[in-house]
Amino acid sequence: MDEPRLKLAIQKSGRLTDPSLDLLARCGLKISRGKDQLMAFGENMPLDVLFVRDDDIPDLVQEDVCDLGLVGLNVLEEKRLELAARGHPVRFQSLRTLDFGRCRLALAVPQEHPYEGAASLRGRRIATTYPYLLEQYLRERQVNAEIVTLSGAVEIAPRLGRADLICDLVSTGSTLQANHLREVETVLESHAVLIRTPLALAPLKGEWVERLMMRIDGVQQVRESKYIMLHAPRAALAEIRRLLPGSESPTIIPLEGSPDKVAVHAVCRENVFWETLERLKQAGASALLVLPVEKMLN
Ligand code: PRT
Ligand code: ZN
Repeated sequence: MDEPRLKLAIQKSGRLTDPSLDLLARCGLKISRGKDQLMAFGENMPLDVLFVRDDDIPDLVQEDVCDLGLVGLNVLEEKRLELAARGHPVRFQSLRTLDFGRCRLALAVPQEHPYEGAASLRGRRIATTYPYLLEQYLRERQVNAEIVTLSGAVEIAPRLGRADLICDLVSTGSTLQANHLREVETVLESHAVLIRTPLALAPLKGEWVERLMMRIDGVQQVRESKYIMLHAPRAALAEIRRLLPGSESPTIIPLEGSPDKVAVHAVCRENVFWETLERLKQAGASALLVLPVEKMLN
């Protein structure tokens, strides 16, 4: 009998495509994908990947064409509000917050334009491709403003005289800068999310969803984690343990020939930044070494 296969929708070509494929590969999935094909076959898991426009992902999961989807929270929340506004039930569930696709939906004004809080938005025209999220933001702050819904190139709307300010996605901010715009408010902090259909899955499919989520957790944990090794004076041990970010009990090893010194090995569940290393050094640590962690299973 054929095993039922999971269908997972991801973005066909865009900012989320590579990180989505990378996550799946790290979860152990091998897929065969021909050029421009809409679907890829999972060779070692009963899971097939569908390549679509990101805006279609919530609908595909909502309508049960796909069991799972990887999509930006910005697209998902806009869809949620749109469905609610049309009186349709919202039928996708968020399973996991993912550590890629980070950006924010933000309000930005022309650089020379004064801005003094939400009151400065009153009566203004705001260009966006996210009218529902913007409408909710304005409503919560009891601001009356005109929403100009565009399908793209939002950042040039003020220069074209189509709007006074914009509400658009920002990551580094260089697009705003290039267009002489200044970020003034955050409407939504966004990142990619894994969503699923709320419909009951066949038992074997359900088991694979659980396994996939466990692997995603493992992958994300490892991505942030570092293995750190250092030498420390025994007297500074308490301070050094306090400085190690997100580590549980480190391994303390005596150093041959140096009775007042020990080696400390620890897994840190957060990234270890230069600032942390500098503080550790100030506290007396030496021979500091930070290594990436490949896999972790607790
Ligand atoms: O064709 P399709 O509809 O699938 O793609 P798309 O053009 O709608 O989406 P795409 O690939 O641009 O983005 C997909 C998702 O990536 C978005 O829905 C967000 O969840 C996420 N994301 C993360 C971003 C950004 N970062 C981002 N910077 N989406 C868009 N941008 C834009 C931003 O608006 C600006 O115009 O990229 C430009 C560069 O940003 P700066 O701030 O780095 O200059
Ligand atoms: Zn899109």
